[in-house]
Amino acid sequence: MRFTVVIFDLDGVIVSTDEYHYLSWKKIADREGIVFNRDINNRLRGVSRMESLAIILEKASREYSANEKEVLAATKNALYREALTELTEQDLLPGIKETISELKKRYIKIAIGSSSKNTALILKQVGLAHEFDAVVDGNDIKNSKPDPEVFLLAAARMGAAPEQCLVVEDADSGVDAAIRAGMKVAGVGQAAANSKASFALGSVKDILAFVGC
Ligand code: B16
Ligand code: MG
Repeated sequence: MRFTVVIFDLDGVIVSTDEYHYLSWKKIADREGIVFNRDINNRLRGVSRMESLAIILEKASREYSANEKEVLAATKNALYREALTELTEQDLLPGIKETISELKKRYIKIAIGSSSKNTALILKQVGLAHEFDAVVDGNDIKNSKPDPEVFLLAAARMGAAPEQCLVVEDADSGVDAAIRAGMKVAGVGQAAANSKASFALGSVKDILAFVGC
């Protein structure tokens, strides 16, 4: 079956705010005296905010209460949102604009399936607030990637069966989520090297070879 819907992950596919996440978490970790580096940061891709904090706290020398965790996560989010004000259309990843425009010409429906609760702000900053047929994000789901919930909800909102959907992902947790949703997945960035991905993309534009037409 030809794909009739493309579900894009947001961070690492449409735009990369990885560095903003890293610098914001780094400030929190440094303040708390917790070791945090880019290797650990790589494990946070596609993972929800509270699960990201749990990964960071693996290196902590003491237990943190639920209330302390809420405060740390809220402080990190405030730093991250402040950094997001710098984001503009110029930060769209290569090929995204052209790919979206070509998919629309082909009447392919497009959706966002992101773990981020800041999806609306990010899309507004990069000028894509009104481009997608459905946006499903961290505010809509109970279980984040690798759980398939975000992609299944996106497909349901588009009235599509999983086999009609192609997911584009940069994170291993997202590749697993798509597979568990019964969808084919195209890997970009780090996920292009994931052997579980159905397609490895050099550029996001490569999906145009097998979507529609
Ligand atoms: P927030 P994606 C994910 O976005 C990021 O990859 C991940 O690093 C982040 O922890 C997660 O969003 C939650 O973000 O704190 O803004 O809710 O890749 O699923 O679009
Ligand atoms: Mg991502």
